[in-house]
Amino acid sequence: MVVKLYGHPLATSGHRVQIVLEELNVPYELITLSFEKQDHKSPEYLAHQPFGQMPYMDDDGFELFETRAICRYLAVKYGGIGTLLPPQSDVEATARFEQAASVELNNFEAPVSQLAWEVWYKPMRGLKTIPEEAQAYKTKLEGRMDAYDAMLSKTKFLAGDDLTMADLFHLPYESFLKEQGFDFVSGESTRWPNVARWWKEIASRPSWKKVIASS
Ligand SMILES: N[C@@H](CCC(=O)N[C@@H](CS)C(=O)NCC(=O)O)C(=O)O
Repeated sequence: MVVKLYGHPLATSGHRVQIVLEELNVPYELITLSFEKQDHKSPEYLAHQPFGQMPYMDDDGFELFETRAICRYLAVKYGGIGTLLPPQSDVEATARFEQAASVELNNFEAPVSQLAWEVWYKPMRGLKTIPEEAQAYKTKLEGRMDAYDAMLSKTKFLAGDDLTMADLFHLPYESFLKEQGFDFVSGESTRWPNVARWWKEIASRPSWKKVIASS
């Protein structure tokens, strides 16, 4: 049985899992649910994902939600140790990976999703964007990217000189960041040259190109 992902082809969170599935060459099936019909809020869906968020995974009867946890599971199960995750026996590399994973979740995902809520999701739900709020989140994210640039001036990737899944976790927001005018996603940036170099490298992965092409 192939891995089943219950979500939506346009959902940023699902893309995170799809990138890792593609990196690992794991065959999978994306079962498309409807945002419009609120499939993810139905009692049937909530029995699998109690927070009513897409996606969740079913790997031959083993179910899991939270995309970063799913990605870690897939890497451990399907041969990603030493490519997407450092071996656990390498205590320092594992600690650096954990640091990078925390940075992504707390210093990137947090302000980006706040900004996305303000400028993307609020209008979709008939709510009004508050420009001052949007600007405040943008400024917050810019400050976080200054720190990213400092980190990436020292190492090739976030957890050191080897790529890990913590780097790839950023990619789903690429088009949103481009739309919001963050130039590091376009390959060059005067304020964040190291981030731009890093982004260019991770965004050129065939895994990501395949995910974009299928969305
Ligand atoms: N932390 C969760 C976030 C999942 C998430 O927020 N998914 C979005 C789609 S990209 C969703 O289902 N939003 C609908 C909602 O929260 O009601 C994960 O990584 O799995």
